[in-house]
Formats: sequence, structure tokens, C-alpha cells
Amino acid sequence: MSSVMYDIKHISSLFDLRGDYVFGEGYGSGHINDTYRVIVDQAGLRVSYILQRINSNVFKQPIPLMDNVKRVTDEALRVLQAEGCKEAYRRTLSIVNAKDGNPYAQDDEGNVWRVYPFIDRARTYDMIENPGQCIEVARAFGNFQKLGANLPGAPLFETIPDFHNTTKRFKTFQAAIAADPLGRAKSVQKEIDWYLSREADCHKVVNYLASGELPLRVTHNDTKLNNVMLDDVTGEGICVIDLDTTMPGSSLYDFGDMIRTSTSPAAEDEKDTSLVTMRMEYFEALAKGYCEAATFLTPLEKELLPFSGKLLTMECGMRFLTDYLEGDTYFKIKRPEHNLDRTRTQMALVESIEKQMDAMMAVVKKY
Ligand code: ADP
Ligand code: GN1
Ligand code: MG
Repeated sequence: MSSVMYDIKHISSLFDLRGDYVFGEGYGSGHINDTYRVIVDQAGLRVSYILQRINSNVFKQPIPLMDNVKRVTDEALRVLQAEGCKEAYRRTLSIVNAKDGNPYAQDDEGNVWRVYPFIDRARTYDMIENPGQCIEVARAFGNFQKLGANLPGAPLFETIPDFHNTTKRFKTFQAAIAADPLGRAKSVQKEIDWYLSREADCHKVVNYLASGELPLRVTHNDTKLNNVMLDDVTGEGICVIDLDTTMPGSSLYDFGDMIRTSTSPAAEDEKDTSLVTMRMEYFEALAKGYCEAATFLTPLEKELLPFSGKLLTMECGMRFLTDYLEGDTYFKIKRPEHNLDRTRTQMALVESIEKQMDAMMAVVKKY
């Protein structure tokens, strides 16, 4: 949650919530936006909404971003309703407009806010609990990509340019080491050298995309475990959320981040890195769920599925370390060395993936 206090009651009043404000509270554990649960009394019935401040340090153009979100969620709703889904509004986010008719509202400081209906009887998980959840998560994101493949209209707006361009991420990392504004580099030389030694891996997918050997698709680009809601009763992956980075990308970015966030028994910020490991049973469940839904994958995309886990974990670790060197300006932190702890878990996970690459390849061949 942001350290800044906002007047949630006032901001809620900018939206067409058709009820009397009851209360609002900070919600969730995302690293980027400020998320609140707001409860209103609608003619005697208590109804919850999600109210979010879009992080403008991260998303420089929140209004075209909201246009993306509107296009994607409108299409999801249209498809669900055409299929006769009885709970279409539980299976996609949908935008609640502001009173002026816009899909967002701006406060007096220029912050951009949005509201979604609160998805009930479902939750997100920060830690994976069993391989069955991996199947659900991978299927949900695979189906989301299918939806993206049929999205009508012009390409989506690139909300963060070069978000997964690991060649550029590597250059930014090198620049942070050179600038070293807080003099932190010398204390993390081991970590820096570890990432620098893996430069070659950073160029692989970027080069395949540039040559056209890998296709550009509409991808979610932030497929961490807690960006999909699982039904409380059935465990089904019912709704993909956090759509801010939905834009052109590679299927490998999405699958890679699922491996990063859904195969290890350790938290992203675990201090004891000996607990971090890529569990094959969980990887197999991801591969199964994803390949069943993502029927469009090319042979090269399939071949690179195991590598995608290494790439996205490395990328994320490098981003955490860059943020640590730059003074923790991007990811929310709750303790001084939070980004450093995150950096180290990602290193341990990459090493675990590296050791199991051949076995992961054998698993992918089954699906
Ligand atoms: P961030 O970009 O900061 O990760 P998210 O959009 O992922 O923000 O939201 C943070 C958390 O809030 C999610 O992990 C989820 O637990 C919860 N959340 C977001 N949208 C909804 C919703 N519509 N219904 C219920 N919970 C939600
Ligand atoms: C951020 O917003 P959230 O918490 O779902 C980040 C991802 C990182 C992730 C690391 C827009 O995701 O790219 O992989 O933290 N989102 C953005 O946990 O940078
Ligand atoms: Mg999130």
C-alpha cells in the first residue's frame, strides 16, 4: 500500500457506485498499484468494489492504458456472454465508469483511478499450494492469450515500452551499476557478476522476435500467480486480473513468469534461498494446462518453454537488483533490503532451472 493517504471516500464519490459509502481499506499484495476494497450500501445491500490508483511512476500514460483495458474486458465479456456463461461478470474484470462517463477518474493531484466490481468467492494466492492450481493458472492465462488473438482493431497501446526487452533491461542494469547513485554496488558485487555472466541469454528471445522467427501476440506480460483469481469452492482459475501490461508480447513472457511464480515453494522475498527450487511436478502441471489452452503455439515457442522460465526469472531478478542499485524507486518495498532478497531468490530459482533444463524439455515434449 502507498505511504500516501488518499481520501478514499471522496475518490469513490467520483464513480457511479449507486450506493452510500460504508468503508474502504487497503487490499492485496501487488507491487505496483494502490489497491483498495470499497464497500457501499446499495439500497440496503452491501456491495464491494476494487478501487485502484494507477501507478503513474510506472505507467506514464494511464489514459491510453485504460483504453486497452476497456477493449480487452469488453471483448472478454462479449465472448463469455455469447458462450452463454452464467457468471460472465465474475470471469472477467469489467470497468465501472466514473460519473463523467469516462472509464477512469482523476483526483485533484492528477492521479488516475479506476473501479472494478469486486470478484467474490474467489481469491489470489501469493504462494502456490498444489500442482492442481498450476493447471488452473496456466489454463486461465492460455485462454486469455486466445482471447487476445481474436481481439478486433488496431494493436494495443504499449503501456510500458520494451517491458520485456531483456537486451534493453540488461543495458539499464549496466547503467545502474555504472551510476551507482547510493554506492551500493560494491556490497552486491557477487550478485552483479552473477547477472552479468548471463548476458547471452538476455538477447535470445529479443533476437528471435526481431527476425520474425517468434511471433508477436497479445499477451498479459505479468502472469504472476497472484494475477489470477481461483474459485474458493472449485479451485478453477476463473478470472485473469491486473491487465495493465496486456499488449503485444511473446507467449514466452507469459509462460516464463508462470514458471517463476508458480513452481517454487519459497516466497519471492524468502531470505533462506536454500528453500527455493523449481519443482518438476509443478512445471509439468503448468506445461499441461498451458499447452491444452494455447493450441496456437509454434514449434519454436514450444521448444523455448523451459528456457522462458529461466529468462523471466533472470529478467525479474535483474530488475530487482537494478531497483536496489537505483534506490528502490520502482517496486514497493517493506524493508530496506527487500529488493536484494528478491534478487537472490530469483538467482536461486534460475540455478535450479538450469540444472533441470533437459528434464523440463522432456516434459514439454509430452504435450
Ligand atoms: P498490482 O498491479 O499492484 O499487482 P492488482 O491489479 O494485481 O495490482 O491488484 C492487487 C490485488 O488486488 C490482486 O492480487 C487481487 O488479490 C486483488 N484484486 C484486484 N482486482 C480484484 C477484483 N476485481 N476482485 C477481487 N480482488 C481483486
Ligand atoms: C510487478 O504488479 P504486480 O505485483 O502484479 C511487476 C511485474 C514483476 C512483479 C514481480 C508493471 O507485478 O513485472 O514481475 O511485480 N509489474 C510491473 O513480483 O512492473
Ligand atoms: Mg498484480
